[in-house]
Amino acid sequence: MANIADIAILVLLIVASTPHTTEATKHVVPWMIPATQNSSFYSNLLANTKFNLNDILFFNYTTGTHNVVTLSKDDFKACNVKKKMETFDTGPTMFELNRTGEYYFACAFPFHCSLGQKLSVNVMASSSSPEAAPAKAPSPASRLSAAVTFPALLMVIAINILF
Ligand SMILES: *[C@@H]1O[C@H](CO)[C@@H](O)[C@H](O)[C@H]1NC(C)=O
Ligand SMILES: *[C@@H]1O[C@H](CO)[C@@H](O)[C@H](O)[C@H]1NC(C)=O
Ligand SMILES: *[C@@H]1O[C@H](CO)[C@@H](O)[C@H](O)[C@H]1NC(C)=O
Ligand SMILES: [Cu+2]
Repeated sequence: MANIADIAILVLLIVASTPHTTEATKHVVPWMIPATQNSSFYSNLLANTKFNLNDILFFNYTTGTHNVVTLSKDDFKACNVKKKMETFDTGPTMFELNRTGEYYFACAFPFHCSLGQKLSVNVMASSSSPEAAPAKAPSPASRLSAAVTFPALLMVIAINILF
């Protein structure tokens, strides 16, 4: 029968194998006009997604049906797509998030942005360099506590099984 020491080792192994947030993640974004006019469609869709430095945004669309442009915050709010900074016309578009902070994307096809095809993301530094995180981002401590809570829960379950 398993003893406390075995359980403790098991828990340690689980902690050690928990994936680190430093790996780049590819985020697939279905790039389209929301079914109903909805400026918060993409922010809702990605509300629980954490964007880390060097992650990839994969804007999934067919060339000629949409495009991807980057905008300033004000032009994003106003859907002023003519003030675009960069344009990507070939779908799908892979965009590397190679700096921290806010990014503002939209589709520059007529009316698509005002119908809700716009996306902003806030890129946080990965856990290896928390000092580079912008002030608005959730603190590394909150991510750390999530990582610690899970094994602690397992420990409680293991102890409950034993006694
Ligand atoms: C906007 O899109 C989000 C995400 O799909 C959805 O939860 C919300 O109900 C939509 N709002 C409207 C007004 O359609
Ligand atoms: C991109 O969209 C197409 C059409 O909806 C879909 O078949 C394909 O699986 C999507 N690609 C990814 C990587 O999700
Ligand atoms: C990020 O990539 C863009 C375009 O690929 C490039 O212009 C920019 O210099 C890069 N920024 C950093 C911080 O590497
Ligand atoms: Cu579009």
